[in-house]
Amino acid sequence: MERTFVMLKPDAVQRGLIGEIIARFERRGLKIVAMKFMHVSRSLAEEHYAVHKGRPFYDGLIEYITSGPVVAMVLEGPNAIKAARATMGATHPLEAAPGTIRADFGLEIGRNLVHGSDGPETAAFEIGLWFGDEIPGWERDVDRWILE
Ligand code: DAT
Ligand code: MG
Repeated sequence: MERTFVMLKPDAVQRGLIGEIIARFERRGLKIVAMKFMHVSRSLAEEHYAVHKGRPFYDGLIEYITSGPVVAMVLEGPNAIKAARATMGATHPLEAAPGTIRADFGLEIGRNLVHGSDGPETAAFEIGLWFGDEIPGWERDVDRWILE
């Protein structure tokens, strides 16, 4: 079982798409093990996007992610990292496959609605950064109909 960090960015919240987006992860079978609605401080944004520091889009990215509240969550499931990113679609909404969140709701790379960890190390780092390391699991009764 794997865990991944997912964030609904300020545009998703402002546009009233929280329920619509969470529903897509939920109905796919990914299990929510942590979730919070929150304001992102500049320091948290800078830690989260530290790998992008120095890139031309970095300042705009920090402005965007701190511009309004977000919904942060941890999702669990087999290959959760890959499953969540596939549900989100490619980074640029124009390159995202139809049916993905970014393709269905987005047009520009700087307003692409969602974040998802891109690998196991990133997921561990981001989960720790946003939620700490003590997230309990829970038994979901329907799991035997989602997981073989
Ligand atoms: P992803 O969010 O798909 O993991 P990433 O980690 O490469 O993509 O970049 C993080 C965010 O930064 C991305 O969601 C949008 C923004 N971004 C990335 N590349 C960009 C670019 N070339 N121009 C503008 N914004 C960009
Ligand atoms: Mg990334």
